[in-house]
This record gives sequence, C-alpha cells and structure tokens, in this order.
Amino acid sequence: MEKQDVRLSLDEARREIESLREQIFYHDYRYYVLDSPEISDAEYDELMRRLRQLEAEFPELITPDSPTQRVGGQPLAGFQQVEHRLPMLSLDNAFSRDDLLAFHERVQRRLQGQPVSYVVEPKIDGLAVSLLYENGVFVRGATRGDGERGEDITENLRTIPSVPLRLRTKNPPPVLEVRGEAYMDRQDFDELNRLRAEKGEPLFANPRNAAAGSLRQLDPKVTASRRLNVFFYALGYHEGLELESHWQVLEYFKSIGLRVNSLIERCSSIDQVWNLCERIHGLRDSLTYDIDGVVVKVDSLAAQTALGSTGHSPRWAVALKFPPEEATTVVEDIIVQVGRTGALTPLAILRPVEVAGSTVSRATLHNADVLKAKDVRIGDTVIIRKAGDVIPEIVKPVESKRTGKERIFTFPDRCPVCGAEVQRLPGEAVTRCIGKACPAQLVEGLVHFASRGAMDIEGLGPALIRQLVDAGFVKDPSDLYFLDPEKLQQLPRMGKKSIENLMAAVEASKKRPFARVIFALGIRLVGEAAARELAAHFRSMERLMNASREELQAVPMIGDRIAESVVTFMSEPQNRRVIQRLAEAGVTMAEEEETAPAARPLEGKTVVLTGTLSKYSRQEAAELVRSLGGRVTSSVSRNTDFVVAGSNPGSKLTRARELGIPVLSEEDLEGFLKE
Ligand code: 3BA
Repeated sequence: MEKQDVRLSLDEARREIESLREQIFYHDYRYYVLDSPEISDAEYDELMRRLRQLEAEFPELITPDSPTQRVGGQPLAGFQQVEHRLPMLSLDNAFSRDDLLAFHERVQRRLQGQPVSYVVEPKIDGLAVSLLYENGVFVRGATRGDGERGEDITENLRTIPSVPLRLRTKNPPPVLEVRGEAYMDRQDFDELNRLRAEKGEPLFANPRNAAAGSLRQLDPKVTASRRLNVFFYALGYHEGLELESHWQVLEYFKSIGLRVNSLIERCSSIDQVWNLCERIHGLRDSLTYDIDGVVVKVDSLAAQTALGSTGHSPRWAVALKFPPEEATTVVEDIIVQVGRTGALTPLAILRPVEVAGSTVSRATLHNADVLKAKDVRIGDTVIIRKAGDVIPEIVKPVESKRTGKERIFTFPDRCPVCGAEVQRLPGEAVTRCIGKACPAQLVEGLVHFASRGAMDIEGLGPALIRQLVDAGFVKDPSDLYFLDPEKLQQLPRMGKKSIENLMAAVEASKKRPFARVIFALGIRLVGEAAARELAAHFRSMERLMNASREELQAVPMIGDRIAESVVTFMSEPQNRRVIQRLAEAGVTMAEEEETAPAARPLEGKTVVLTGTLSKYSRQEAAELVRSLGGRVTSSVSRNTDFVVAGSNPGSKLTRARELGIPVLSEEDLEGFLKE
C-alpha cells in the first residue's frame, strides 16, 4: 500500500490524537486516582504507541500537556527560584494524646465553642511540592523551599505518572495552585538501592532522601527513571472555586484527577480523631510508603480562616508525630544466614536498642553488594531503621565514631552450613548455596521435589517432610526412595495405613516423565518449561549431566543464565550423588522412546485452558495438549488458536468470545486423540 493511502489529513490526525489523549488521561485517572484500572498495561502501551506514532507524523500537533511529553528536552544548568503564589506554611507538632487534646482545646476556645469537625490524614514522609495549573494545564511545579520561594522542578514533576498534565474537568479554574507530598514507595526505594549497590554507587538512606534526590536532578530523564508518586492534600492560591470544607477540597481534587490518599477520613469528635490516629499508626508497617505521623486539620474552611496562623504555622492543623523509626547502636558481629531457598543473607548482630516501640537486636544487610556499599564493619556504631519489614536494616555506619579497631567482614565463598560452593548468577543480587543436601534448604527443596508439577508424591506435604527430616530419615531427595517402613512407625501419627500409602505414592512417583524429574531437582531458574526443553533435547540424565555450557545454550529457550545454572548444579558432587541414587532407586532417567501419538493434530497451535475439567487435572490437560503437539499459554490473546473450557470458566472464556476464538469442550479435546 502507498504511504499516502494511510496518511491521515491534518484534521483526522487532530481528532484521533485528541481522542487518544482523552483515553490515556481517563486510564491514568482510573489507575492513579481510583486505583481501579480498566485495561491491561499492554492495551495502555498500545494507546501510547499509536499517539507517539501520530505525533511523529504530525509534530505540529504536539502540545506540552500531551502524555508523550513527560520527558522532554535537555538537562538544566541549575534550578530557577520561584515564588509561591501563597506561602507554604509549616506544621506544628504534637507527640501525645495530651498534645492533641490541648490542640483541640485551643481550637474550640478560638471558635467559641462552635462544633468542629476534623479531617485526619496520614503524614507522608516525602517532600512537599506545589503545582500550578492554569486553565487546567500543568504549567509549573516547585519544591517548598523556605515556604516563600522554592526551586522550579517543573520538568521533573512532569515525569511523575500520577501528576496529571491536564485536569479532568470541562471548566477548570483559571488559576489553581495545589500542594502535596512527592514520595517513593519502600519497595521501589529498595530496588533503587539494590541497583545502586550493584553499580557501586552510594546508597540513599531512606525513601525520603531517595525522593528528594530524584526531584533535585538536573536531568529529568534521571527523575523519569525513578518511581515517584504524589499524594495531594492542600489548596494553594486559586481563583474561581467555591468550596466550604477541606473534605470538599479533597473530593474536588479526586474529581479533577489529583491523587488523594485513601486512608483520609472525616471525624466529628476529638475521640474519633484519636482512634483514627491509633488505627493509622497500627497500619504503618503494612503501607507501601513511609509515614511519620498523622496530620489533623479543621474541616471547615471558614473556621480555618477564623483561626488563621501564628508566624509560620496554621492554628487549624497539627502533625501528630509517631516515634522515629531510626536509632543508633553498635554492631557486635556479622553472620551469614542460609535461608530455605539457599540464599545467603548477611545479618548484623546488634547491641539491643528500642526502635519505634520494639527492641531490635539484629538487622539485615541484604546481600554481598549492599554489605559492600554500606561498608558496615564489626564494632561500628550504626544508624538502624525499622520500616515496614519485620527485619530492620542498617542505614549507615557513623564514620566519625570509628576507632580503627573495627573489623571488615568478608563474604564467604562456601556455605556456612554445609560447606558447598556458593553461586551468584549474573544479574542476581543473591548469593546461594548450591548444595542439594544442604540442611538449611532441605525442607524447601523436598517440598518442591514432592509437589504436584514435580514428582507428585501424594500425601507428602511440608508437615510430613519436616517430620522425616527432623527424625533424620531424609537428608536429600533420594532418601525418600530408601525409606524403611519399620522405622516410619516411630513417627507420631504414622499408622500402618499412612505408611502403606506413603510407600505406594513414592513408588508411583518413579514413573514420572523425565522432564518432571529434571524439574523436581530444583535447579535454579529451571522451571517446568525449561525442564521439558532439556528433557526433549538431551533425552537422558547422563547426557544432561555432562552437557557443556555451549551445548546447553544451543537448546531453544535455554539462555546463558539457565545454562550457567545447570552447569553449576551438575558440577556439585552432592548433587551428582543424589541423581545417582535416584537412578538406583528406579526413577525415570531418560525420555521414553516415542510412544506419543504419531499424529500431532495440535502442532503449532496455541491453547489456553480455563475452568475445571472432569477427567483431567489442569496439569494433565496441559500435558495432553503438549503430547498432541500444542503449546499451552496462560492468557487469551489474538495469538490463541483454541480455548478449552471446563466448568466454572473465568474471564478467559469471555475474552475468547470477544476475540472470536474457537472454544472447545473436554470431549472436543479428547476427540483429537482419536484423529
Ligand atoms: N498535610 C503535609 N502542611 C499537610 C497545608 C498544611 C499542611 C503539610 C502537610 C500546612 C503530609 C507542611 C508543608 C506544606 C503544603 C505546606 C499532609 C502532609 N498539610 N497530609 C496544613 O502528608 N506530609 N506540610 N505543604 N503546605
């Protein structure tokens, strides 16, 4: 087709561009404000892709409030100062219920006993920012600075997905200044620090510093790469709005697309306020972001005006601060723990100290990179921080307190529990023990070994496995095949019948297909699909055990990370011995000779399963499809050829009907067997 044929007229392009922008803004609103997205990420990306394409064709139609314009231009040479249209005040602090009651007394006295309602908000531990919208379009953003003037960080704020570039309203106020808190979720902070540790860059002490550092970047591209977020909570200068209460302000914010924290509530008595403060305090650790208190605000805007402010803080608001989550103590030792998946975690043993209401005596140092980046030494005085996670962490050593007697800890190259080699795969932060017989990871490994998709040993769950390990009957997976039924009687709650059942289930598992045996071994990164590829390609354990990295990489789907993982696994003598004993027990060690149906009627077809089938488990049905040459995937798309639906099918069936994809019954599937 000639390019001219598909080229839209300027008018057509303008209409489609505007429609795409509207759709994108609507989905941003669903996602960020309502927390209830309607479309998948892929569908959203498709809208953005089409918009980018049209804007590339018609650059004259690009406007600064287009969703494609979040990252523009060149790095700045420095930040401009900007004056806030209305000053950004600060908050008075309260630290106890008594302080809160005293605040309430003062408010009541000044309002001469009129009834007061309050709005209670979590106090986000981030960075206060002010954003200016003119006729509904984001035109300028600034840090708080000294409250009178801050730094112009417009281009950086523009990169934050939850900052609307255009307000969702047909009649926007001519001028609207709004204030909020920019912050980083704890998980994104951890991830950022993990990457920085890997690159040897200095770490941020906490999410607040990470958010501040990210907004003070002169290059907006760097800001764009950091996952920042904003909650809006205050009105600044505005024209043309008629609102009566702070609660209405927040409702208005939500309606025009400004993200508001969902824990905010209105209270009609100070007792209710205190209860809510306590409830929010209790939620502190379960939130995705840090909070350092709650803010209590008089609801009525008329009452706020009547109360006014003293110097720099409003009389109508107070910040009730929670106890700090940071404290200082001494590192008495550093040890390495081996978790159930073999992960080696360095831990600091601390002189016990109170942090935010509990005693802390150990702190995680995460992994080898973080240990190195933080340069924590035995004997160091350190700042520790308890936020969210159960295990507190070390923020940083206090270098000025060093005496020179501190000892540097070196990360071990052998497992401290079993002595096997440790391994760190490219691109992974964790170091792992690779010993299959390592007692530290034995139980977890056995649970996987006996699980449904692996050896499927019926009745052998975590509880029984733990008993077998504790009694010393099982030291590695191969021991399961050499259990002595006489000795099993010693175990609590193991009657004759249970023992018979267990022995029969173990016996039956010897017949599992070769691919399942490979999967059951629990080689890092080797999931069911990779195990099937390896089985199909090498066809015997002998050949797989001796495969070189190059031979492994030559297999479709097996990348260098999986290849590396297999080679390391197979080079560990413990693991070779386990495989040897599994073979002696009679477990399948090679691909069956072709018994598969000669016809492969589903060759090249992609099939999705949904609902419950009567004769097959999900696993069995998937194996059936594969034996007929088909590929099983988990979600329905245009590339799906068939959907097999059992009883109680889910949204996959709906989606299949929408896309006009043929839907088969269990009987239809069996029908292929007879072809
Ligand atoms: N509400 C911080 N100030 C806040 C508008 C007032 C205010 C805060 C708040 C003064 C939070 C002081 C800096 C400032 C906007 C001035 C909140 C939070 N309300 N929920 C009452 O969550 N951190 N901080 N920000 N104006």
